[in-house]
Amino acid sequence: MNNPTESTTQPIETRRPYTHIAKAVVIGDAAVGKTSLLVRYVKGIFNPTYILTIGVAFHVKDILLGEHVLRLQLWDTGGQERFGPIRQLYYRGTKGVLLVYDRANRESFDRAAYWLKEVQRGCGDVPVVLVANKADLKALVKPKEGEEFAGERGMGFVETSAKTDMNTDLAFSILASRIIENMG
Ligand code: G3D
Ligand code: MG
Repeated sequence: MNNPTESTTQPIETRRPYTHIAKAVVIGDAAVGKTSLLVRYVKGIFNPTYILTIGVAFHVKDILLGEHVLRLQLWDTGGQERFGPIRQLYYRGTKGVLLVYDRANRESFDRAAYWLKEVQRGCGDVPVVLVANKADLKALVKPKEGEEFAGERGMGFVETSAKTDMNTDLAFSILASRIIENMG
């Protein structure tokens, strides 16, 4: 199996052995930018491992958090956002979730509640970070709406643009910190 973390493009400080390992998933409506965010985050090391049977890809990234190194296994849907039963496999063993909507598409925000419910059914009570992507486009969903929705449900919130690379690292770092906190 190809391990992207062995790439020489990895920052030197992450070459330490990992102390924690966790699976995280990226969810949300089709076309909100889930794959784009992941590709930005893993930067030059777009080298996903595909699990063909269930049509997902995952990336591996080591994150330095204080004295911890968290190895995140980040799962991306293979575009099967609409097929419920397959998603239960997708969620199994998940320790954290990025729930993405497109802030230029209100419908994708309206469906965030549905996604959250599904996450809770599939993963239990795990940290979730709400991500308002496409911040380079005009906001049809105001930042305040996303922030309130997240705040009321104990989720983190961040606005990103995978296009301009605004806050993409921040979104994953917030998630990583919450996962570590939760793991104790
Ligand atoms: P998905 O994985 O959630 O289905 P993708 O979404 O990452 O495939 O992105 C869907 C489309 O949105 C792509 O456009 C992609 O380039 C675009 N996109 C993703 N993130 C951003 C962003 O932050 N800003 C803007 N303006 N566009 C974004 P195409 O045209 O390739 O379908
Ligand atoms: Mg995708």
